[in-house]
Parts: sequence; structure tokens; C-alpha cells
Amino acid sequence: MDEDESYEENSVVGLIYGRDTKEKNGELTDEEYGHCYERKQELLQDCKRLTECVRKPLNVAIIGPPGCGKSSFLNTVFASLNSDRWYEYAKIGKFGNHEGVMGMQVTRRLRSFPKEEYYRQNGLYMLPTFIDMTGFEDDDSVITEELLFLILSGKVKEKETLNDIATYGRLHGITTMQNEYRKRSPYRRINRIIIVCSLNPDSAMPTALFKSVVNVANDLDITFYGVMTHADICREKYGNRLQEREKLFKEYLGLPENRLASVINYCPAVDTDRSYEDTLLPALDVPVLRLLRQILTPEPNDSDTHTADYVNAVFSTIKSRLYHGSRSFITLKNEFMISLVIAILAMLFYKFFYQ
Ligand SMILES: Nc1nc2c(ncn2[C@@H]2O[C@H](COP(=O)(O)OP(=O)(O)OP(=O)(O)O)[C@@H](O)[C@H]2O)c(=O)[nH]1
Ligand SMILES: [Mg+2]
Repeated sequence: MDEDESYEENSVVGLIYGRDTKEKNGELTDEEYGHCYERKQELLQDCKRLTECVRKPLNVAIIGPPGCGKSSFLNTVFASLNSDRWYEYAKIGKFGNHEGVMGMQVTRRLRSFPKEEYYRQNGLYMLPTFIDMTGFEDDDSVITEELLFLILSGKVKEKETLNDIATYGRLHGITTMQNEYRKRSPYRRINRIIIVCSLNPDSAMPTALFKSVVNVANDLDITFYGVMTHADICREKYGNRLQEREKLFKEYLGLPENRLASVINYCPAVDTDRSYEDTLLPALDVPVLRLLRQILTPEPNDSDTHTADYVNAVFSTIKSRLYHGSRSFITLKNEFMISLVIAILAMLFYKFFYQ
């Protein structure tokens, strides 16, 4: 696809305000910018409030076909949650073999982003840990579904080679694979899933992958959300095909409106001057924060006791307090000692009951 032809320059404004941007050269007026800025602050406060009283941060997994904009979306989420500028935390680019050239296998990876890595302000909010799931192709084989089950139920550690687990399943059969991996104690159970797909009707809709993710999410009772990237795509060029694609995406996943967002990611195609390297574009943040507010709304399963999650949470808290030690040294020292005692007790408990 020729991006220059397919994307309308500065269509961001038109999309958000539903008006023809060509007349005004796509620029936001001061009033419109101010409105977006205020809306962002409101939504950000809502999101923070929702994470103030939770016991541990949610684990939110991001999955979608190669190249659909998962990492770009994560960076947009991180920019939305902050108040200074965009950073590239999740590396953007083609890490997988998108075209399946020479029959090479795509490397499946997990990369997690705890709050300490992406949140640059003070504040003891339990913002989620996001997990970027790369290299999952349009495949609904039993082995892929089992691999997804193991990841989402928290049986796979970040550094493990996912392709090796799938190869083990192919060599020994699905039952042996289940017996071998499902007996492990959970390391990090996923609480929410965001399924990402491009709005571009010229890219294939990965229906087999969607089917597997939905099956596993339903099995594990994990709420999933849909995100359509490339919402800056030229609506005039594609006409009804865009509505059809949105409708299909929703139908395949069985999603209600409130669990779906069309977003425009921070990227050079959207802002050729890359002004976002110096500042934020609140117009892009608003739809993302609206979805995040839904995602962060507590669910009964969130407080299920998984000792490993608590150990992770305690270590995150200690790290966070050391990072943002704006209080007096005495307070910090006391809090550190308390956190340390809790961490030791949690580890002893974990060792005693789970190993
Ligand atoms: N115009 C436009 N381009 C986007 C958008 N989101 C992502 N892109 C571009 O799409 C390309 C792929 O984005 P990535 O974020 O690396 O995609 P990914 O899904 O993480 O890719 P893999 O990790 O390799 O599977 C990059 O060139 C991005 O700049 C968007 O909303 N609009
Ligand atoms: Mg990526």
C-alpha cells in the first residue's frame, strides 16, 4: 500500500471533530486544542483514581498480527498516561517476518512494560503492566491455542523461547505439552487482553488468530478489548469498506461498542514534523484514555490471590518508592523496611506453598 496516497494529511483533526480539515489545513484551533487538553486531564484523573485502591497492578496483554501497530499503540498508551512527551519504549519496526519469506518462522516474544518503565511522574498509582506479544500469526492450530493458554494463564516466563514450547508440542503432542506446562505454578496471570487490528481494508483480517484468542480468553474468563489502529486512514478513498471492516472486527470478537476503540498512533505518518518528540498531542490521547478507563475498571477476578503476582507487586512498589523518593529519608527508610519485610514473608509463603 502506498501510504502517501492512502492517508489524508492531518486527518487527525477531521477524524476527531468530524469535519473537513482541508479548509483549515488540518490545524487545531487554540480552542480545540484546549478542549482536547482538558478532556485528557479529566480522563487521566479518572484512570489514576481507578488504580489508587487496587491491591496489585493489572497485567494487560497486547496481541495482534505482525505489523498491525501493537508497539506503536503501546507507545501511544504510555504517552497518554504521561504529561510531557512521547517516547519510544516499545520498539517499532518489523521484528517478525511479516511476509513469511522463505518459509521462515516468526519469532514469538513477550516483552513487558511495568509502570516503573513508562510512567515518569511521581505518584503511587498501581498503573498496569503491559505485555507486548509479538510474532503471533493468523493461526488457530491446537498448539498455538495451547501456547496462548499457557501465556495468558501465566505459566510462561518472559525470557522463555515461545517457539521452543510450540516445537515441543508439535514433537510430543498436545496432551504431553499440556501435562508438562499446565502443572507449573502461575508466574503472571493476564487480567485483560487488547486485540489490535489495522483499520486498513487492504491488510488481511487475521480471523484464525482472533478465534484462538477469544476461545482462550473465554476459557480463562479474561475480558478482552479491541483496538483498530490507522484511524487516520483516508475515509474518502475506502468509503464503505472501512465501516465493513469495523463491523467484521466487532463481529469476529463479539465486542460491544464500549470495548472497542479506533485510534491514531503517534507516528511520522500522522505528524511529519514529529513534534511529539517535544510535546504531546492530546487529541490522540483522548480515545486511548477513554478505552483505558474501561480497562482499568476493577473486576471481581482481579483480586484473585496469585502469590507470584503479589511478589511482583511488592518488588514493583519497592522499586517505585526508590525511584520516586520525594519524601523525607526517614519516611522512605521506614516504608522500605516495611516493604522488605512484606517481600521476605511473601517469598517464604511462595516457596513453602508453591514449590
Ligand atoms: N499511519 C499510521 N501508521 C501507523 C499507525 N500505527 C502504527 N503505524 C505504523 O505501522 C508500522 C508498524 O508499526 P508497529 O507498531 O511496529 O507494529 P507491530 O504490530 O508492533 O509490529 P511487529 O511487532 O513487528 O509485529 C510502523 O511503521 C508505524 O509507524 C497509525 O495509527 N497510523
Ligand atoms: Mg512490535
